[in-house]
Amino acid sequence: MPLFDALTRHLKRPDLFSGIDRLPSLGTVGTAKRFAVFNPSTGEKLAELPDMGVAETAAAIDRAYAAQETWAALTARERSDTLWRWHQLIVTHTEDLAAILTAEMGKPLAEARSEVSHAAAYLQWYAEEANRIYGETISAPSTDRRMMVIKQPVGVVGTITPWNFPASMVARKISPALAAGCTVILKPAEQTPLVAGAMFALAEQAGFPEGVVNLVYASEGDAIGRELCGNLKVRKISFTGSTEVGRLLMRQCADQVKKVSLELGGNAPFIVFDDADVDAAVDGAIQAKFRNAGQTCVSANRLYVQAGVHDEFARKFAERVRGLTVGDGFAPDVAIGPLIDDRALGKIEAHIEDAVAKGGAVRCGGRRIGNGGTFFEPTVLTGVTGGMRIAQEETFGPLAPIIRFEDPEQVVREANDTIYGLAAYFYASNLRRVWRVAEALEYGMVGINTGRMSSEAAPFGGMKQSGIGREGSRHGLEDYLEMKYICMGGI
Ligand code: TXE
Repeated sequence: MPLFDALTRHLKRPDLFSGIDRLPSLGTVGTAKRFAVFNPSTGEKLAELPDMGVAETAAAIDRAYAAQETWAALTARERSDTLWRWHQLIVTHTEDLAAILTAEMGKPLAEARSEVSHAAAYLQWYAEEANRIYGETISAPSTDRRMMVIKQPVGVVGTITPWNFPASMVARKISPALAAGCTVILKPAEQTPLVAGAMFALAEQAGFPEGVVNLVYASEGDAIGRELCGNLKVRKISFTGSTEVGRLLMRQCADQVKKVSLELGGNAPFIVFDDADVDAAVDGAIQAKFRNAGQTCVSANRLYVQAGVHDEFARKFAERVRGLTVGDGFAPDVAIGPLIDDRALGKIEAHIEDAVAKGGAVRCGGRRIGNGGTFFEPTVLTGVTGGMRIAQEETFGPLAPIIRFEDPEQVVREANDTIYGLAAYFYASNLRRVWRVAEALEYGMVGINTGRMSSEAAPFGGMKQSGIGREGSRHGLEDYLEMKYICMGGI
């Protein structure tokens, strides 16, 4: 039994998940080493899992490689039906999956439920999209030839996911890959492997043929990443996580010119122009900044507010932030859970210290909450300027810096002045401005008068150093398909 009481007491069906340390999709585990998973709210040990290594990863790759041809040879409808069954099992067991997620990651239970639904939505979307893989015919420049393009699966895909959305990231990567006819190996983040294991337990029930989905638990990513990138049988790597690790994986894939999809860090601007509806902007900023305790790659990292509405916005926003309840994700009415670990707390403190030393003011929050977990007060800083660390780096926590601006053209230049290009938000009502600013922002995703835009139906991904490729929508499927041009002569 790898699950401890600290976890099982939250589950309706612990029996369904108690075997996640010996799932068929793990293969033969050759190591006796185990690693523990903890609840960041309480520090309690939730589970112990096998700490797998290079040998198990290579074996998982072999299984995926052996299954590839058979999986690709099924009809699109058969692949779609299996994804659909997995989707339904996830929907049925949403409560347990959400509880596992809250226990290992800390986010409030309501957010965890919504994440599991979001994960299920990807499975639904790609179960449907599996049936809509189209090629094309081309008018040939000579009458004796016929020309066409067909789409085929890329092959075996290695996926590595982070801890901040441990359920939806798994679905977002694996479901398009499976729909395209690829087989997969997943290495979930070491902090949050349990919900991935639980989802794989349900995938096995859904009836994926042996070797189609493979799981590697590990207490660190380095060795597993090297094997996935260095093994010729793996044709593509899909990674979500830090820009630093993304760069490393891309270098490791370079020798084999292996395909990569990368979803990396962000430094999202959130701009409130004078012509905005200030109350709506406050709502949007609360969502875009504090969801998941600010630990999202699309989190509003820099709040630019135009002089005419600055004071009103700062006052109303700080008031709302003061009202956000921090605590254990299982407690009712909690809006902000713990941060993932002590390192994350240290980064926020360093950003605040740097900003205050350079003239910034703490409007509310600013301190750790000392009740044992890794909790931090939701914080608002004003008087922030471009030279501060917080304006340049992704904070990944519940810290909202407000930067006052006068010139609406200059603010777009400042918003673009970063190595990142994932998400941007702005609030305005003048139609001309709305179009101009949306077009000028160098970001893969732009939210206008909304603080939330992620959807399985839309392409999620970034420009510049925020990544390569898109997830979600029909574009997310294309990333797992090869394009083959076929020309027939002598007709
Ligand atoms: O990420 P890592 P961390 C950003 C965010 C955060 C920072 C650090 O700013 O504060 O990154 O977070 C695996 N080869 N984001 O340290 O290390 C690791 O095991 C192969 C943004 O948690 O990138 C885990 O599965 N794999 C982000 C995954 O990479 C390696 C989400 C992510 O871990 C590896 C998370 C290696 N050498 C953090 N080293 C987003 N885009 O939302 C680690 N891993």
